[in-house]
Amino acid sequence: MKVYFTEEWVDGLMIGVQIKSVVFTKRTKYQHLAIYDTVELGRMLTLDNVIQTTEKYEYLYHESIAHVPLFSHENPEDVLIIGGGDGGTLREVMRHPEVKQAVMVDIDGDVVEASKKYLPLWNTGFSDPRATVLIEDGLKFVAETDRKFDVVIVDSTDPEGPGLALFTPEFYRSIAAILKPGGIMCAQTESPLAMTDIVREIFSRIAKVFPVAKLYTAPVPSYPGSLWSFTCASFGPDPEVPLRKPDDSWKLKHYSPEIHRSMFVLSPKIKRDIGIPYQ
Ligand code: AG3
Repeated sequence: MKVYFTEEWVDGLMIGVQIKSVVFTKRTKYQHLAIYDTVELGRMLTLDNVIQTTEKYEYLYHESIAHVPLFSHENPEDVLIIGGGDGGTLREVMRHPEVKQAVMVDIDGDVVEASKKYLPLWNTGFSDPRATVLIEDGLKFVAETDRKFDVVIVDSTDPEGPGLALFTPEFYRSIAAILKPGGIMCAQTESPLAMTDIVREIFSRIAKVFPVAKLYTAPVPSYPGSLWSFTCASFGPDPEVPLRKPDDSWKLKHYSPEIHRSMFVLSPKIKRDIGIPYQ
């Protein structure tokens, strides 16, 4: 018998992922966490029945959310990750020798624990001595911390449940206040093809806080619309321009300086739909 996990992407359309086995499930304090082994996508982590990351495609998302802001920053020494409990973003951040300290703040310690145990491929960053993991509310952390960061990455869930607060103007203003001069924020901003209205709203909120706000995309076939967006924002630096390049030894699968620039090239429809003011 074939057993499928399904996630409704939008009304009337869902993705089905054939499951080999259930590796782990837990109702945590915040959400329902599940880890599966799947036939086509390898190991997969879901929160509240929403696909967060899959072994087959996680690199597309994690390389895109981490390397674009880090390579367009002159010298990213202090990095903050909000969310990202699976550890994929932290793994990519820790590849950069410029990074002296990376702090990851995730609200759900159960996600971090389960990822350390069951997602070995994702979690090589956790053991890096430059990395600190805090189990706290990211909204509260950015509002209260005295520390300043060169790069802040928001690797959240969809704007529902615990993730909702991480898409508010208040949250973006708090991030703006903890960026060092020349700092860059990068947030995952949902699917420009499947969730047009949501992306439009999030992008406009970010663009109201930061004078530079640029949306870019990467293919992620396991997410709604199969095309995902991210928004980099700053008070100066242009996130479209890579200043360094990855070492060959990193063996990246998606990111390159050419891909970096190409990710910011948006179709006329996406620009219109999202209300992108620039060319
Ligand atoms: N966070 C964003 C995943 C959103 C997926 N949405 C969906 N499937 N409806 C991914 C966390 C990876 N570190």
